[in-house]
Amino acid sequence: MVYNEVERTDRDEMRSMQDERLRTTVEHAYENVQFYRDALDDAGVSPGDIDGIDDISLLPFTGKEDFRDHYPTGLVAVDREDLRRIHASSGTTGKPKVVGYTEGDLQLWGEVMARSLVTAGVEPGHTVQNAYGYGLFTGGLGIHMGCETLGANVIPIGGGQTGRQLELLSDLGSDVLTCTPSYALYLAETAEKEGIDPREWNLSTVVIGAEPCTAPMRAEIEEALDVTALDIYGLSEIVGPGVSMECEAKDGLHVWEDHFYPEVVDPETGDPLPEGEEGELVFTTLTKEAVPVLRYRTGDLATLTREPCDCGRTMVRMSHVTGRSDDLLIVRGVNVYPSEIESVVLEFDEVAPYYRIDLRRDGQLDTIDVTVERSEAFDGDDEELAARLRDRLQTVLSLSPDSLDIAPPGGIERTETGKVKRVFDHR
Ligand code: DLL
Repeated sequence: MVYNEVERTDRDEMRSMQDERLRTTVEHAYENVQFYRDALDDAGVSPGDIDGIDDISLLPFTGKEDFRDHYPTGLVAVDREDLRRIHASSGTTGKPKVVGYTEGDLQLWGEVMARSLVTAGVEPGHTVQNAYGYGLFTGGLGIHMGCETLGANVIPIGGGQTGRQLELLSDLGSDVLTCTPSYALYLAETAEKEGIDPREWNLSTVVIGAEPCTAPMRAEIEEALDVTALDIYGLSEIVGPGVSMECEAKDGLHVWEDHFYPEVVDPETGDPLPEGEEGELVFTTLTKEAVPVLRYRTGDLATLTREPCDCGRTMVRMSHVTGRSDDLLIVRGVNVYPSEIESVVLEFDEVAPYYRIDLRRDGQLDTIDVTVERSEAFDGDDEELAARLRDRLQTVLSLSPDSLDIAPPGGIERTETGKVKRVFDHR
């Protein structure tokens, strides 16, 4: 079953739809966003040069630094009164990437999310327990809108509250659970500890996403919860969850390419790579109004294929994300750039500009420990300082480190060149 027949569109037809939508998007971005006007002018490209997808590589890339440099709303292409929603995700320097949506954008998001849910086997009338975080993060509200668009019954519990999650899974007979893979495993582990048997639940499917999931990890989720686990991908800059979704064939994620055009490029040179080769995913929005995005470099590594899929959908498939081309860390589903932690450290005169991040896996959950170094001049109370740093990190990262230690001056090891290795990923 598909939600929308467009998912099975003939490839030539899809291409002409994309050609036309790309032309409109480039014009819209050029006319209404100073950043794009300057970028195209600098590249010597005018909207009239873009006939269709064949010309897409003439367009300059957009990077996460462009969201940062135009914080908060410099990339918005519509009047403020036409915005209906703002979301935000972690940026690289403590300033989040802010994205806006018009009414049309919200409808489009609801539609691609409804498609994604149907692709996962969700039907109208199913009960979906949504354990993605609500708020500025796009996960909670994105999935929520998809359920409403589809006509599913959504339980908006959001992230955390593990005891309550287990209770509702049992008492409300949820058919589907939506959450990060690490949280799915944590729920399974907690259920086991409490002597609860997931086989007694009604749950058949978990829609996992927002962070990478290895094949063994997926197998463990499926075994422990007695479910099918399918991968959903997305990012705030493009729309949120629902850019692509894995189908029951479990052979890649269908990209909703009538709205988001994908490319894979060499992460070093930016040159487009042939189909099947792994590189950095780049997306161009084809219908977004509030924040049209041209050739956004996601930093996510994957491959693309247009080979037919057993499910009958013709839309291009991406592989699971295999890694990152930059230093983004995803901790319990929250995006963290080391540079964000650095920006907080630099705000405090009481600490030296050195820090260390240790990532571990405790059972199924990621932990993050931050160590900073007291400055020579500081003779105040370490505990009080640690509390203030923790507070500030919580504000900037939307995540509180599991521990925050203050090392004595010189206490963080330097290498001979004076450089500090900052991130120790023990996972
Ligand atoms: O994580 C949107 C989302 C919410 C997707 C819920 C799926 C489910 P951001 O916070 O902007 O948006 O983070 C986007 O998260 O560039 C990837 O690095 C990573 N990511 C998202 N989905 C997956 C996935 C949401 N299925 C960033 N596999 C992206 C691997 C993922 N990484």
